Amino acid sequence: MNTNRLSTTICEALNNQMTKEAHAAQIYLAYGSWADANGYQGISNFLFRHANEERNHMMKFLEYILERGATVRVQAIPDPGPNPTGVFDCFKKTFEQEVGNTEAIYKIVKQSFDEADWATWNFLQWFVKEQTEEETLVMNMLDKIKIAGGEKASDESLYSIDRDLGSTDDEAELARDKTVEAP
Ligand code: OFO
Repeated sequence: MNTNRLSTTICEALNNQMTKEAHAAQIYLAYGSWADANGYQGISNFLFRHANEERNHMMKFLEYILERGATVRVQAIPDPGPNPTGVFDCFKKTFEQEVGNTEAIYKIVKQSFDEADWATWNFLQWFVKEQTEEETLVMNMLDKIKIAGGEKASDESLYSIDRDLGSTDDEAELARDKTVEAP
C-alpha cells in the first residue's frame, strides 16, 4: 500500500524549499561573520540568530515531508555569494533574499491550491506569516539606516544602530495582529 501523501511535484517543491531555507541560513551566517569582523557585534548577533531561525525553517520542511510519508532529498547548499560592501548593502541584500524566499513560498502555496492539497496549503500558511514578519523586520532596519544616511551613514549613527540591534526583538509586530483591546 502506498502511504505517500504528497504528489511528485509538491514533494519536489518542498524539498527545493528545504534547500532554500538552508541557503538562507548560510547567507545569514556569512553576513553575521562579515558584520562581526567589521566590528558590528549587535548586527552580527541579530544575523546569527536569524541563521538559526532559517535552519529551523529547513527542519520544519524536512519534518513535514517525512510526516506525509514522502522522501526527503538533502541537496547541496549553494554558496552564499559575496560579502556585503557595507551595513546598508547588508540589509538591502537581506531584504532581497527574504522577498525571493517569500515568492518561492507563494509559488508552492499556489501549487498546493491548484492540486487541492489542503494539508500542504495549511502547513504553508505558517510560512506566509513568518515571511511577512521577516520582511517587516528587515524593512524597519533598512528605514533606520536610510534615516541615518543609507550608504553614506556616519560611523557614529552606525554605532548607535549596532548597539540598539543587540537588544532588538527578533519578531516584527504586524498591524493585522492588533486588536481594539490590544492596539
Ligand atoms: Fe525562512 O524565513 Fe526568511 O527566508
